[in-house]
Amino acid sequence: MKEAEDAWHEENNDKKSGERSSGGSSPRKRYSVRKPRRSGAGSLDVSDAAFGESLVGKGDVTRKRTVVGTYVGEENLSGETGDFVVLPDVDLDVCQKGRVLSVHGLNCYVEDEQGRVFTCVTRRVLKTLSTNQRQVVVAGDRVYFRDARLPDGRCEGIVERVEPRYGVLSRTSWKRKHIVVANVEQALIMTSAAEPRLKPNLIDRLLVTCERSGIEPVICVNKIDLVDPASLQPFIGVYAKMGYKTVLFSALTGFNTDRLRRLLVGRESVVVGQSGVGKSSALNAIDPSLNLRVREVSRDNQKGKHTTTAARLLKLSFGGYVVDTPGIRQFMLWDVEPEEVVGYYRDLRPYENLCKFPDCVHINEASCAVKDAVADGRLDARRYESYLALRSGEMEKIDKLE
Ligand SMILES: Nc1nc2c(ncn2[C@@H]2O[C@H](COP(=O)(O)OP(=O)(O)OP(=O)(O)O)[C@@H](O)[C@H]2O)c(=O)[nH]1
Ligand SMILES: [Mg+2]
Ligand SMILES: [Zn+2]
Repeated sequence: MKEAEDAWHEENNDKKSGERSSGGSSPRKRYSVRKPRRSGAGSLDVSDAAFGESLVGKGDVTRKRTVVGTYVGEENLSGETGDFVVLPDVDLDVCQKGRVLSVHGLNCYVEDEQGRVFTCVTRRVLKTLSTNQRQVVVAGDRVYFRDARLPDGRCEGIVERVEPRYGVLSRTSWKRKHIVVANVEQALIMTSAAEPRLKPNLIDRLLVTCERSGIEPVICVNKIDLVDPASLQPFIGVYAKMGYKTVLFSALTGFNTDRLRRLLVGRESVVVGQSGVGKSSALNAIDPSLNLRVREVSRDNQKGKHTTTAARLLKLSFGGYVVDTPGIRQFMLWDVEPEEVVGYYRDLRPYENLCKFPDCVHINEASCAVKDAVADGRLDARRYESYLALRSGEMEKIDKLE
């Protein structure tokens, strides 16, 4: 226990370790996987105790675990509050790298570097170390896991450590953070031209989230076989003018699916959007070997049937990964303060500093450069309205607007 406490101390304060000082001054860069400390010559014990965890005090308030591991700081690589502050050391003799494909209750599927898929549980202490205890592992996570294969050959394992996340797509669900996916560089924000009808405000909220988390968004409009493509040009032009990539396509006819494919090659992407817009259909059209389940949209209310039920990381046959996700019913932003919203609206942002009052929120103020730009058509009025709705934090109202 003494050794464990010392180790905890070292990770927080001590800079004398060569390994840590070579990691640079930023706490974020300090994490590393080290070969285990062998205490004595005996065989390695991979139980929690061997990792130096101990309980100090009793009860929820005073309980404090000390862990031999690496302190990674409060922020993750995206600059938001991290999900793990301490990464436990793992024993490389018994652990290997893996990628979480999907999570189902307490189990998750983890793919190893040879492409074998293991059904895993997570090591108990990870829950203690996680700030998001509902989601200790999420689709897309890079992990170290211990192979605990059964005598009958079934691939089972235990996740021992979750690597710091970047490119995290999160939303608010029941007032808490819900991570849709981790470690993606690109998000295909998928909508449909009709059935269900286009929801611009949902696109705007997803764009804010992408801007917030450093994920490159691509605005994709599916089912253009159902409308005259020219009718979508003004709408899509607003986004293209801001510098966003946009794709109008049809999974049904195959129109422009080659363009989508090119965007996905060799990259790590996620597809998000409402149920029924054709996320899974689009992926099937791009890579038929995926063979994902799709279902028709309800004739009564034009809504999808939530066919995809869990986020799933899929390996593309032409290189790269993509995460198919369940349809979003309501997308509420996570960790975005009202005053930050304008900074994530690429089109509004340039005007912000030109307003007369430095604390202008661009609603009722006089000499507001944002409002002037809307009035003379330099800014799109609908985008401004969606900003106002997000700024006021009235998410439910937005849904009615759509
Ligand atoms: N007309 C037309 N229908 C399409 C197109 N793409 C998909 N669909 C249909 O839209 C319906 C919903 O497709 P899915 O791929 O299941 O939609 P999803 O977005 O994955 O839905 P969830 O998994 O519920 O989130 C299916 O009946 C598809 O055949 C398209 O380009 N044109
Ligand atoms: Mg689907
Ligand atoms: Zn203003």
